[in-house]
Amino acid sequence: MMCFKKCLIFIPLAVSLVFGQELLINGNFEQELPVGWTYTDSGYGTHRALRGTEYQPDPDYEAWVYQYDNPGWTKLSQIVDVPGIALNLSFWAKFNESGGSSTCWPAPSVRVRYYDINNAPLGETRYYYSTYADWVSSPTLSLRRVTNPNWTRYELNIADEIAANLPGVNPDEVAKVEVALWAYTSGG
Ligand SMILES: [Ca+2]
Repeated sequence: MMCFKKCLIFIPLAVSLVFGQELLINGNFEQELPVGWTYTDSGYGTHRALRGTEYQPDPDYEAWVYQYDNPGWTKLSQIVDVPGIALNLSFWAKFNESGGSSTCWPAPSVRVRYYDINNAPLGETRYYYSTYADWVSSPTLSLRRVTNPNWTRYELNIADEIAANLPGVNPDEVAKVEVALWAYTSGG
């Protein structure tokens, strides 16, 4: 079956992960994206990851991650060693989607993934904005559906999050945290 073409835009601003001090490098995007951030994509469709001052009406820089057509994804991510889970994540973001159906859909996301010392994934917290996404929470996946399309500041206390919503994650094993700006389109 043909899938209606679609695109999505996802714009984050000033991502911060604090354990007493800031752990992310270039979380405010004031330097070029390769500083601190790793770009990857699925290879199919049109991908964009840019930084600029114009996406949010202030003089500071933001990043912009874009994926057009399905299936595919564009990702800007950063993984850092953490000295424990007494972490506070905060970010400003504006999510946008266009098109989609129950069988193929866009879902701009911010993924926060928890890893052990050997880089094995333990679990994930996923903020996402999508009309049709059919993801289901599990003991290792905490879903946070965003319905506000406007610029919003999001905050996450990671110790509380793991205790309350990720019973499958052993907090003592968390040694690294990845923050990913993930523009995703499913199916097709
Ligand atoms: Ca700006």
